[in-house]
Amino acid sequence: MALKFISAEEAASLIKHDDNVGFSGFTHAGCPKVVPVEIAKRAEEEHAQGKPFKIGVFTGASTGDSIDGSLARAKAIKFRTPYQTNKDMREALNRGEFDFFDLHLSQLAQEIRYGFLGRINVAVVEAADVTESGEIVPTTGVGITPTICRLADIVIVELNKKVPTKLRGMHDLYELQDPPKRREIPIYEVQNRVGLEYVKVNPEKIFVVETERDGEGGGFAPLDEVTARIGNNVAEFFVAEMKAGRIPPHFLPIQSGVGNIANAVLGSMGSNPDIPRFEVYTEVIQDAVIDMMQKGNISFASGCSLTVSNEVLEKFYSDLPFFKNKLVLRPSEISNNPGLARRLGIIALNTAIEVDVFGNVNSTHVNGTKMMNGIGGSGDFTRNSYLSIFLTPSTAKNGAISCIVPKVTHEDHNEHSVKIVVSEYGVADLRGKGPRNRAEEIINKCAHPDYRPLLHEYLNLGVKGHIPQDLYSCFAFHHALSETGSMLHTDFSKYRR
Ligand code: 0RQ
Repeated sequence: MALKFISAEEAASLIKHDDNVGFSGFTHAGCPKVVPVEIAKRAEEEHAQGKPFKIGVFTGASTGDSIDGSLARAKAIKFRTPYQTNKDMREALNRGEFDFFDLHLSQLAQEIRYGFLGRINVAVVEAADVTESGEIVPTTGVGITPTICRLADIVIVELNKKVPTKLRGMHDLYELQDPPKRREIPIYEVQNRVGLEYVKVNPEKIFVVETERDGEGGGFAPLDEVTARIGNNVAEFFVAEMKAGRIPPHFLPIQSGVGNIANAVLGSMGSNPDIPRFEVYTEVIQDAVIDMMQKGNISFASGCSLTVSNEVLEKFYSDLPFFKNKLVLRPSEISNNPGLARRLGIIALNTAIEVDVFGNVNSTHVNGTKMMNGIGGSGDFTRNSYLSIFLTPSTAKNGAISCIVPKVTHEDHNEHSVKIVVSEYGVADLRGKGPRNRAEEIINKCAHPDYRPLLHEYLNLGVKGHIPQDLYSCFAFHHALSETGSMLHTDFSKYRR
């Protein structure tokens, strides 16, 4: 049947107040860019007439400003899941304007299928191609696209003419069966393919909006000294692990989180001659990966999105035949699958907001209250990896905050899952160590020297038991920060009883 072409405004009018809307993509990559802005306009118009208009927003991960920024500014959100990085969205959710459900990214598609989160009424997906038989080829990010397209009553396809149709073949789209019918995922090596190159839906429910939009990806900050030192520490640690026989000579697949630190770590691995060519099995493929594939440092990359700057995206598009058999984009329930992380022996590299001396990690909430981004995929990989590594600068805000604290104010990854912590000062190896030894290791290897005496003082307050946690003063660092502006003014004597 012939496809139905409509305008973005008409597409937005298909969405009703209180609908749950699923959007394609993962990070800014692969997200629709025109229809969500029209939905935001529509919300503003309805609000101006005194009518309610709010929707549930379901995505693969964070999005570009067109989704999270526009909808948050228009106060068009009733519910948001599973992850965000947008300033306006973050402020709105921290004001409590809507419910934000922070979830391991691998779990969202199945929680939608299980019916835990209500029905998905409409899917809005960006595509490189769509056919009259209902084949939809995603663009540079997948996320929960197969699930929302199958379950939604209406699928609005943003056909982005800026994206080459030759992207077809880059994806491996596979949806899991639900229990009790779930079988193993037949991926035994990073490059294995198990699904289709497209998502197939009933063409009768497709509406197409033609667009021509650039990506919404920014660049990376220039490498600063702290970030470079963290990168070098990780690379040297890997070389030592290989020499000790704990990482095999052919290496193991790497997962690396988002942001400058993750990008810098990959760069350091690429420039270290003792690290062999390796593979990437991750969620977010960043600039450094593309660069390292072209240089031959990375042999294959499997991810959920190509989260690269526009400059690197152009480079990628112009060299598509080179990447075609070296890169695959998968849905988040496969890219972040806990079973696959275990099977493939993934080395997980993620960044922390704060780490406590016993090895617990806060990735999400500043001071235990303000949401930063969300747990993202860090939990999917950390708990299930061959080796889980957390990266953090020793301090934040010009030294006023120690990122190593007596107790984390919110716990995303606990002492049982966190194996290695790396700061610009060194590498703390927590494997096989009890709480006191872990604390000594983290303080001596990772904490900023200015904070080491205070952290030792905490450890030596005389608390008896397996974990010397002092329940009266464990947040003394955070109290000092809020009372004086710096954790350096911590005074444990105030808590003595
Ligand atoms: O503040 O933005 O005002 O400068 O937090 O910190 O050091 O720039 O690091 O951008 O990599 O983010 C954990 C948030 C780190 C991120 C987190 C302040 C600091 C700065 C950002 P400014 P940095 P990053 C894959 C895996 C969870 C999800 C995840 C994240 C800002 O990595 O969201 O891992 N992780 N996903 O100054 C107060 C502290 C602080 C602090 C840093 N202790 N207290 N502020 N900051 N430490 C991706 C996906 O899942 C899609």
